[in-house]
Amino acid sequence: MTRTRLRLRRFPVSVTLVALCGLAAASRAQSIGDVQKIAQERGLTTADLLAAAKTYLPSGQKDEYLMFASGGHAGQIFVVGLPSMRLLRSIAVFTPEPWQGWGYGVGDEVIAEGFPKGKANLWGDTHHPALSETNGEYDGQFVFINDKINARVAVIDLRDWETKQIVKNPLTLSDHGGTFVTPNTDYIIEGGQYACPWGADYVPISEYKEKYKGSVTLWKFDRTRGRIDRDNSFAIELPPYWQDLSDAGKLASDGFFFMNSLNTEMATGGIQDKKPPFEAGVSKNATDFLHIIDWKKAEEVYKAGKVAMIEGFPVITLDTAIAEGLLHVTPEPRSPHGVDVAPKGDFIVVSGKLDPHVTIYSMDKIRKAIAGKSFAGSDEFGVPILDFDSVVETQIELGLGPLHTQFGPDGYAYTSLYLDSAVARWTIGGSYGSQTPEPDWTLVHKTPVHYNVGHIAAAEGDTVSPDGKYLVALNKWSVDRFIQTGPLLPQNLQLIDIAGQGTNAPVIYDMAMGVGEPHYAQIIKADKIKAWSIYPEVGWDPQAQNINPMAPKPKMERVQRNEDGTVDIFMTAIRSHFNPEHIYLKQGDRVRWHITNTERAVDATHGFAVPVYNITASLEPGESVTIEFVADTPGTFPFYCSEFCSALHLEMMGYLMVEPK
Ligand code: K7E
Ligand code: CUA
Repeated sequence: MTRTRLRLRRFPVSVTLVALCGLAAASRAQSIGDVQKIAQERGLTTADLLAAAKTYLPSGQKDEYLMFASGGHAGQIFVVGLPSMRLLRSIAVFTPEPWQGWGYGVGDEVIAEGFPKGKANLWGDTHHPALSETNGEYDGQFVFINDKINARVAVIDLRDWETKQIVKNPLTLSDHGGTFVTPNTDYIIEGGQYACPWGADYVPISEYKEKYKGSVTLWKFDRTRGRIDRDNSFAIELPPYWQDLSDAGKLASDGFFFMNSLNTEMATGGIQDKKPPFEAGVSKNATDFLHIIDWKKAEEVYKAGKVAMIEGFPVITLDTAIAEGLLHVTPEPRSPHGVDVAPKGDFIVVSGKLDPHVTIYSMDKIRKAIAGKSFAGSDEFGVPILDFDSVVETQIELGLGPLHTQFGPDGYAYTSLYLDSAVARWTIGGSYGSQTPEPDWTLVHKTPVHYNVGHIAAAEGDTVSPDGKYLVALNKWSVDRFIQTGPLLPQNLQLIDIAGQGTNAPVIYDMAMGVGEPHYAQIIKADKIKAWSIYPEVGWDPQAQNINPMAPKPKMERVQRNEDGTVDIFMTAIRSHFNPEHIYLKQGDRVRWHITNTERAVDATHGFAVPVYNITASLEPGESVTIEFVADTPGTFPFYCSEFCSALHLEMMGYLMVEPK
């Protein structure tokens, strides 16, 4: 009996299993059929399906890499997940941004720190983000970015993804060759661009050669404070060429950095007076100068006090730089753009956009030439010139308009070809030689992109150990790629799968970005970034990255009128109320409005918005902010929470009543 019962019990189980297997098989067959059907209907090829399978992230799954892209004229950083190519976050930097409440009561002082010549500039032209590094590897702690239009550098802390500091370069108004960091982030380097009189003071252009200056600034980074340390930063004067892109040496070239230049002709334009325009004058010579700068030597010179104070900032003058042997140049094909150091630091790749070759310099040869003082003369300022043939390893013809180079883990390098609209894959030689099936220094393949690619960014591509796998082409034109969005077209970023070898490097995703031009980007393994999900403690001040003892606490909410005529408002925010809800002020009151979000739940963000007064803040869980303003306009102002935080979010409001004088 028992046995029979057991068997009987077992029977339905096996029946279920069989049925389940059958169902599974049927649904598998059905789903593949569905895929084929949809592919046919939509005209998708096998390559398309493969691309989709490589990039699609099922709901809830997370990206493997994060790309920190410059936001161009948006003045921000945009963070994109790879391989999904979804825009995950913007980080407000130079430009006020209402969602993050940046520059509307919070962060105003950080933005104002960077105002050029004391003028309120409320945007930036961000070009080159640089992730902080430890031993030449991205460490996921900070990201820095330059502002080309006003020569500023910003520091963003990757624990809370907030801008902590903006420094204005006191010497110049134009930067481009930055930011990039030395392998342990000792310095954040900001190269200049258009030569300027010191401090951008008024000087007629007829005095260009004597009074206009090139420069590079080495901002000392204090990792503990998470800030640039101005008191230990300095600049190096350079000839009034237009210094362009730059890169720091690493491993074999540690201690050096490299900067391109254009306009070594020192052309001054003047089309209105029938003089040759800049575009002609600047590209007259067959070669410009690659600057080779020994920053460790420069640091010693600075520490020895051999500097001039210019605009209140220590500068190693051009004469000192030459005398101390820390500055050399060598010819490079005219009007170059990118200079990129190979992972081992042994080769420096320069792309001249008017030359179809990339030129590869050997660090070993550069060191020998400097040590042996085997110079091919000097430029007209006395900067020693290293003989081109003595320092060049080789040149490879890649195609038209080479701009920027990135590296893989496997002996491949990648160069963007602006005019060809392609990304070239080529093999590095020397110690990388045996890693690829193809011979050293060979063009292997060109992946077409649409169109006019500028920068390219590879996974961990600027480190001593690139990951390969993914490369993003940041294209300048996107004609015919997307639905017409008026005459202003979206930016076009294309993801390329570089995991394969040889000619296998297909485009697998087109990403449209409807905001300012993302010039350059760096891509980091996502798990390297240890971002906070909530602020560590309630009452946290993100600017101090510490608890604010003044932060309002529950049961201590109040409006406090001080003897000096100022008013402090101590307010808490929690689902779904502010406390206090009634605020009475008198016209002319100088107000400090302190608010703490006392939530500990992830994503329980409250907004705080006041009409007329141009105030909006974002209060993440635990965050405390202080907003200062003068209550100069009388009236009744309903303020409210601007994040849909709960079912009673609409009720999360209060009234500010400012009594007229
Ligand atoms: Cu657009 Cu690096 Cu500023 Cu090249 S830059 S493309
Ligand atoms: Cu808090 Cu809506």
